Amino acid sequence: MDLLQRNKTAIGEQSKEEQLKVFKVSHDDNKLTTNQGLYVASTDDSLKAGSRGPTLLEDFHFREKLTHFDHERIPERVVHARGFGAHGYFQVYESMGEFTKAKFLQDPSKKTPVFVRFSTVVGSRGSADTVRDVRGFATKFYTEEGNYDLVANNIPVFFIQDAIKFPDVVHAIKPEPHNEIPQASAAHDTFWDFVVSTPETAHMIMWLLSDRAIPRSFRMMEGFGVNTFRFINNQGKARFVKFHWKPLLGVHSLVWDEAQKLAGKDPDFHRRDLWDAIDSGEFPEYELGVQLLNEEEEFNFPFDILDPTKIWPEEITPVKLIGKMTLNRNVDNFFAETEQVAFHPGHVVPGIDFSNDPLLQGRLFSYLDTQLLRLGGPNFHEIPINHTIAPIHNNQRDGSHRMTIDRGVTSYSPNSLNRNYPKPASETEGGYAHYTEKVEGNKVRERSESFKDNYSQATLFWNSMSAAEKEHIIEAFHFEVGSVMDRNIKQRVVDMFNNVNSQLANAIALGVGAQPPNTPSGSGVTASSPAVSQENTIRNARTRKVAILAENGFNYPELTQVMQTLKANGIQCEIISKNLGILTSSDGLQLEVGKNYVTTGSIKYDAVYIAGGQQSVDSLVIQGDSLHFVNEAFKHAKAIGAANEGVNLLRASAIKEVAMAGAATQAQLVTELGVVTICNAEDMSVFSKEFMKAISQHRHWYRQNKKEVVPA
Ligand code: HDE
Repeated sequence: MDLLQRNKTAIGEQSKEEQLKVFKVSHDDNKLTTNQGLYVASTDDSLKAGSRGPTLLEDFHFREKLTHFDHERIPERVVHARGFGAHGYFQVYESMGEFTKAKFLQDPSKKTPVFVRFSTVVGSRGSADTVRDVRGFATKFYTEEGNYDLVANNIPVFFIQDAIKFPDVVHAIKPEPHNEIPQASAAHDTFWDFVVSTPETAHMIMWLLSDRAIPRSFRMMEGFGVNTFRFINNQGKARFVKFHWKPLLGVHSLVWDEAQKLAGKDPDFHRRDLWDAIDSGEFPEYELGVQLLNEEEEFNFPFDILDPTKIWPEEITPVKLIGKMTLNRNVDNFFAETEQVAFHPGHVVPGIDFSNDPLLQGRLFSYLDTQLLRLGGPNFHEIPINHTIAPIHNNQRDGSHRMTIDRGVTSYSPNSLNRNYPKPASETEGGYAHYTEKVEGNKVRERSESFKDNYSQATLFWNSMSAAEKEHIIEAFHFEVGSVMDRNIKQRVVDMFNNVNSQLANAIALGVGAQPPNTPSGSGVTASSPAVSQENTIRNARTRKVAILAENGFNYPELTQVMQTLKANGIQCEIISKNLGILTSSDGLQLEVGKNYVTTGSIKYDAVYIAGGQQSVDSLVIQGDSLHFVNEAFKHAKAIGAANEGVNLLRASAIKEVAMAGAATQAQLVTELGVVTICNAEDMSVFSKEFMKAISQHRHWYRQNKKEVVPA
């Protein structure tokens, strides 16, 4: 048989797997086996010479079990180690053919499967979810043309402009090398030393110290591609593009005190939230948005559109919403899917191309390189979560963990023995052709002059913040820079941020024990960008979590009516009481307690409702835990509702002033600073409606000046 004939036969032949299927293997799937398929008789005792004697080397089952266990871990990601993933699908609203030929952006009736992994950047795999950090938001689109990865963050800019500085910024922000402290935190000397020595970080630092870095939920975060990419249409016309994800639930955050407490009480807060939402059918949704610029507009801006430390303000370059992603399926196995998924900004499809953004250019090297180590070799694309739905035909062969059984003798190109199979595809056949861009210049290690404005957009961001957001940023500086030991670095932070805004610099100085700046400075920018403030986001009570405080003797009709209305509106309710078990109402009816004060805390809820019922509230007012619950929720600016006798708990708490505002008037319904009270009420519909309005606000920041009276 000649070689060509052998190839053909091999391809046409039945594969080994197919052949195996025809053997009828009698096998009981419930039985424990070794990795060779052998039934195991016992897995609780190793094979020994005598029941008190030494273990024998002959025990192949013991050795296989332990060896596999010893090798269960793979290297964690050098950044973004802690993550959580989910499956879903994406659908474009209308054909984007005018802008890009990417097939998954053409047909609104088509659903493209996706896998998303959310992450923190700095902490190790076992660190807490709610730390102050950037969140990764990486999406793999399994398109018919191959995988497309949109590897995004929840902050639209980056610390540095050139990828060559990535190891420096990561080394600076990771725990310090001598003692590996602190975990998952930027609040230490090496990071701030890097910041004050690298002024291009200024804009990103403003975002990192804002509420964006402590999101309420992965479901309530924006995503940003950060780098500038290109869309290419069928006519070969290119446009610059920046990608955005906009969550339909709006962009919401925790408060810092809450984030810190959650890190102890529920370090899995964000992953649990995502898992529970998907599990209960409340599928998170995000709209995909694009900012588009014609090639001719490249130099129309006061900043360089290739500079990843700059946003394209949405008020100037609007975000066009082009489709929606729905996450509707949790993973079956965390390791196989979330841990082994491998993203790469270089996974693109025809119609999506790169720009010369120097951060992006460097990223295009790093992601493939890192997977080779992390996933143990060049065949990680064969792991099911990474496998494209488009078939793979190429001449790459062998290597560790190869799954494919390649057939035939040709694994080179060109070849005549197999008629040059597999052949390159022309552009018209869907072959990826890089955008033809004219590039000329000297070979230099230099930064473009157009990248050198470090402060204007940091000021723009500061100008865009609401009063509460500004206060949070100052508090964040106080914590972060207050944790720095080196006095010189603290002073340099004040001096650096004096270039952003001198009021900010003065406020930082006051809190960290540094000198206020000598001369007020600022970048001179007076403009703002309302789109970057969370104050202007969507407000929606759906999927929020309400804690209902009650004890024996609660008012059953009142509590159940409120609970039913909240639930009917997609709000989750949990009854909290001193003890777990069953509560009996004043009229003898029963309800099950969800959590007690030991197993939960106000930090795990978006709002609190104190149900009426004399006996129940009489117990609540003498419990430190319930008083603390209410005080803390008030301090964290959450909606609070109290009905009938329930108002007495507020009267006994640190916010009695607010409670009295309602009670004094004896009015049916009073809302004061996001605290909704009602007295002498049987029908709870007006209360429920008003309470839901308060919940949808997410936080009631204007009570800030009152929070000082709350000891929680
Ligand atoms: Fe990454 N980044 N990055 N990054 N990145 C990684 O790849 C890197 C950057 C982002 O859930 C690593 O597989 C360089 C910007 C996400 O698996 C690594 C630079 C943005 C994830 C890497 C950047 C990101 C990563 C580590 C240039 C927002 C997690 C593990 C300075 C657009 C993906 C891995 C997941 C992960 C390199 C900057 C997003 C080492 C060199 C900007 C969401 O390859």
